[in-house]
Amino acid sequence: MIYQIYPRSFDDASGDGVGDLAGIRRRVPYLSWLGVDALWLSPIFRSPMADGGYDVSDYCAIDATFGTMAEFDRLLRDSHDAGLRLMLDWVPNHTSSEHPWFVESRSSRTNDKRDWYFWRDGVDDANDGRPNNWLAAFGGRAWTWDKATSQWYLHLFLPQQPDLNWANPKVEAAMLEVLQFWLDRGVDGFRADVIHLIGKDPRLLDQPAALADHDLVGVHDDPSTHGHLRRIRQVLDRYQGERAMVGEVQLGSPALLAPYFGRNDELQLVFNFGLLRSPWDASAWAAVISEAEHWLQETYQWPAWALGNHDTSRQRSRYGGSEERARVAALVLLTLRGTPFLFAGEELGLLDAVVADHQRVDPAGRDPVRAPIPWDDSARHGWDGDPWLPWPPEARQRNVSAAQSNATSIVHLYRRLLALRRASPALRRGRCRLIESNPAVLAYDRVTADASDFRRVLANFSDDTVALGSDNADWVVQISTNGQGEGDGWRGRLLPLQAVVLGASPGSTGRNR
Ligand code: TEU
Repeated sequence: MIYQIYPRSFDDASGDGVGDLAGIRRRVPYLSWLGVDALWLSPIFRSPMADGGYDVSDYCAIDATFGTMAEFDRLLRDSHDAGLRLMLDWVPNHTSSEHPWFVESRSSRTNDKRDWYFWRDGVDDANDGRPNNWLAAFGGRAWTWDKATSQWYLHLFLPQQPDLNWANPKVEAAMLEVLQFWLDRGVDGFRADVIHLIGKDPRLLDQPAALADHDLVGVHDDPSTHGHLRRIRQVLDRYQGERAMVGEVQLGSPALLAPYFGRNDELQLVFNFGLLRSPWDASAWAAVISEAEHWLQETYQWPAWALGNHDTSRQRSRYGGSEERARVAALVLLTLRGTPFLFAGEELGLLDAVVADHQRVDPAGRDPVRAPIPWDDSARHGWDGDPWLPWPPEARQRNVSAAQSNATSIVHLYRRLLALRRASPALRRGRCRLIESNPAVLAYDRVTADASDFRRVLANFSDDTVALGSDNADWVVQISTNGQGEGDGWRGRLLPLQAVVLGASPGSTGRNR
């Protein structure tokens, strides 16, 4: 399981109210207690923070808000000592407008780095004079006029995030050097931000009329990206140990995601956000899982599941505030075939924070999910300064220390699921077979290739008790989201919003598989 930390929101050890690397480092013991395998840190590089660090002005420096390079090295060492891998968030599609590359690029039409970004003349009639009809992801058009040199520059996100021109080999070389810089320091890999956007057809053609009111993030899929991905993979493969990249490819359907694995020579992992976007409905979840399995098994690839991240409402908030539903989701996430990603704080069942207008920081309204993590019930909840965003609701009761000391809390459910997953070859790497049971129940088996280990997962998405029958008296309830029936034989009945992992009882034979 890969645990995503949004560093500004995790823990503040410097007292300035913004989370930092020292704050993360002092929580490594908690992360090993929980049982995570790797950490992914949202960007920690030097940044003017127009987009919370996804606007990088120096890829090889730590932003002073987060600490120093020496502090980073200490965090890396402590994580490795605790058996945790560390992944950084590489932002290849765009830099900050304050990056020296862009400062040079905009300085004159003849500057060496002019072609490192997309500069174009306007087109008179259409699009209010802009080069094409593209929209930016956070509102407005994707082009900003630069007075000094009288041309437009392209940005698929904020105007402070100009897009890099990867068709220029010098850009690719410079960005590959960034990877090498961090790999040489010992990081285990990267999450790659909107990596499907990096290849662009230099004609920058208009979006067709049917898509003209959508930004490009969900639809852009240029074939030239794959050449870049293969060269990125070659860099990773040159290093010892397993160095991996998980790509954020925002193309809804698994059919469109599958090519991003290449022939096992592009990305090792590609996020699947299908479940994150699904309504609370067992059949909808089953459809997403079955479609993902179909496309990935064709290419022998491995799924990467996320139910939340720093861009989306918290799970419990999306599920109508219900902790029971959040528990069912946890059990499913941690028993699916593939690598699960968990956004920090989901293991506490946190809700989105209420952020008043005057407290807003993010231009895209994503502050509520980025509220600080409460570590204990003291006034500052374990932070050394007063945090930059308000606390999530119920922080007095719902914080790490309270959750750890209550064996029935959701954090213990996550911890036990992670322990079971680690102990079970079927859950770790077995096949996933969906089972037809009841429309309200998501059901699947996980089985190793030699059938020596198998588990059954049953998740009741409804508010009613569901009778499933027990096709096999040998099943034992290993984990139940509400604790009920654990250790007992399976009696064929799920309570409302109850999910269970079943295993074989010791010594049983002749199972009905
Ligand atoms: O996000 C890509 C993206 O477009 C969406 O997830 C977007 O944040 C959401 O639709 C807005 O509501 C990635 C990062 O995860 C995000 O934090 C960055 O802001 C964005 O890229 C630009 O780097």
